[in-house]
Amino acid sequence: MTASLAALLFDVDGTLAETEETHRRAFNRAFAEFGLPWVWDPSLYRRLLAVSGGRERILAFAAAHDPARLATLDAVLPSMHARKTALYTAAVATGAVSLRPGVEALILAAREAGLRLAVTTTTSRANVLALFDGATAGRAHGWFEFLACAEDAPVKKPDPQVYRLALDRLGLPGGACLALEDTTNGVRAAVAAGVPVVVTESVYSVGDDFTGALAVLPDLAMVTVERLRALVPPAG
Ligand code: XBP
Repeated sequence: MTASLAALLFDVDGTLAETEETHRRAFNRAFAEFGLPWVWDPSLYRRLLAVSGGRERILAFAAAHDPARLATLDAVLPSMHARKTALYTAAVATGAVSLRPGVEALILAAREAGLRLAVTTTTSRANVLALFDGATAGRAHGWFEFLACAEDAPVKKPDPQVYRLALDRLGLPGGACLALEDTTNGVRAAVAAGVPVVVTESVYSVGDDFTGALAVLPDLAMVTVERLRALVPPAG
């Protein structure tokens, strides 16, 4: 008996598209505009990605590397992160980032097979919508039943909040769903919510600890709905 897979839950950054390099550049431009001497290079950013959520990441960086600024950071953080989001959305809306291999084909096949689709991300809603515009010319706006974003689930991965919210909105048990993720935090969040999870390694997560994932794939190219169904343990 094939598993009763009923829904796919997609992470965004690193899973739908390789967006973190564009996030990194947006963070650095926002820091410069706000007069901060901070520059996150790729190797540092890879370490900082252990913290999900842009605001949380900035605070964690300041606490570790520039604690003297923590006292004044709270006052400027909301506007600085909003500026970072504006810089990021402007970049992806112009098509700077494409969907990863196999993503659109799998989504269309899953819709054709009657699977329900949702987004479960810790990034800001504006970032997801801009990616849909820039990477799919708006086609993606019709793909998902809903988008569960940072505004909906403020406690970030590895906390399972965003996945529990998605299960509530779907009215499905975790075992009827499959999460697509690219990071350790994403795997831990899905597993904690009882959602089986498959990883596609991303530029910033290759080689990380994916304990708990059903499979670790290089990407979704040639990955079929049937292959995903076969990975999900039978219900019950
Ligand atoms: C990735 C994140 C986000 C982005 C930055 O989210 O952790 O914080 O790195 O976006 P996910 P924000 O992998 O769950 O898609 O600055 O909007 O947080």
